[in-house]
Amino acid sequence: MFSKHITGWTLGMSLLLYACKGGQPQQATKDGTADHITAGDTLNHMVLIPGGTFTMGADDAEARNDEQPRHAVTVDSFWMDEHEVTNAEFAAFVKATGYVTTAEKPISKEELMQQLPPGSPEPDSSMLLPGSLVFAPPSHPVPLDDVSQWWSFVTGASWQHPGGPDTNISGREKLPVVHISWDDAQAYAKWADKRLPTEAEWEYAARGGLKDQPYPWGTEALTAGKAKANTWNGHFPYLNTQRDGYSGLAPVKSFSANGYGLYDMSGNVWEWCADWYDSRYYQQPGNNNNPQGPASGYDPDDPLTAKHTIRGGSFMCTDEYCSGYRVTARMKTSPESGLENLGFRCVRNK
Ligand SMILES: [Ca+2]
Ligand SMILES: [Ca+2]
Repeated sequence: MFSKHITGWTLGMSLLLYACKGGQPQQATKDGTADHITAGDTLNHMVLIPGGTFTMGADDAEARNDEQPRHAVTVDSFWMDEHEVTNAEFAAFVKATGYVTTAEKPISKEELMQQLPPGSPEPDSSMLLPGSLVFAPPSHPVPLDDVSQWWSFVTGASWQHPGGPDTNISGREKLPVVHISWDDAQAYAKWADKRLPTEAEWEYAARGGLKDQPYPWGTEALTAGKAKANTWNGHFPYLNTQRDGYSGLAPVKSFSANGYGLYDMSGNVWEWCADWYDSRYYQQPGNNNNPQGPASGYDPDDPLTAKHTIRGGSFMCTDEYCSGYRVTARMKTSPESGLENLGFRCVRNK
């Protein structure tokens, strides 16, 4: 009912769940995939990113307003997970801590109402059941400014049931964990004695040591040469040619690493950053030395909802929609968001 408030660059879960039809609740089952991983083990899969100064943002033909102006930023050295956090790693965290993710808990009516336009009717209790947004591609072209055309809120969808309650993560141990809220990512990071990257750290790392290049691999167009990342091939969201070998998520490290030894900085899943998102942040002076992001979130497309930045694009990005695989592309979503194409990786101070 509120789909008119959704823009192509807003993935706020609350508005989306209001716009999407829910699935049927079913009994969840658990999968044991965490027997051999400890928090300490996750430290073995990090690479050292040497600190330095780079030019953040872009002003080329593809650059959006929130990527401008380009500005010099210095970051200290840090360690970064070489790949997105996997289902196996997240399962180990849940097994050790008993943590319950946001998508597995009922939705707060109070929080939902805060994000809806004043005067909105209260949601029916059936809309507050635990669940998450699952990619449900149509079989025909749809307007690309209406994300409710391909996102469906599915009751019972969660990291353990990424496609809905009838699915599980058996055999998907090396796939990135999804349906992870910002709070979930923070909780995992604390367990692993790590933290989420700042947006500046993320972009610096994604560049892989290259200077002023649009992609982690340099300048070659995504669609040229060999497949370089797990994105959408063909016409989004109804036709995927799978040129890169994957219609959905790919196991981490399925494509070449960038110059720092980091995998899937472009594509596969979007990755949470620590920062609040403010479209105007680059325009503000003084954010040049290990910037931590603004004090609060501001999205002009959806000013009622404070959001965090996400980076890197996902298996759903093409050059005709999103192009989030560009190293400078910024996206944002609300902290409680659960999406089938949103995960994270962590960093650690040197
Ligand atoms: Ca793909
Ligand atoms: Ca990624």
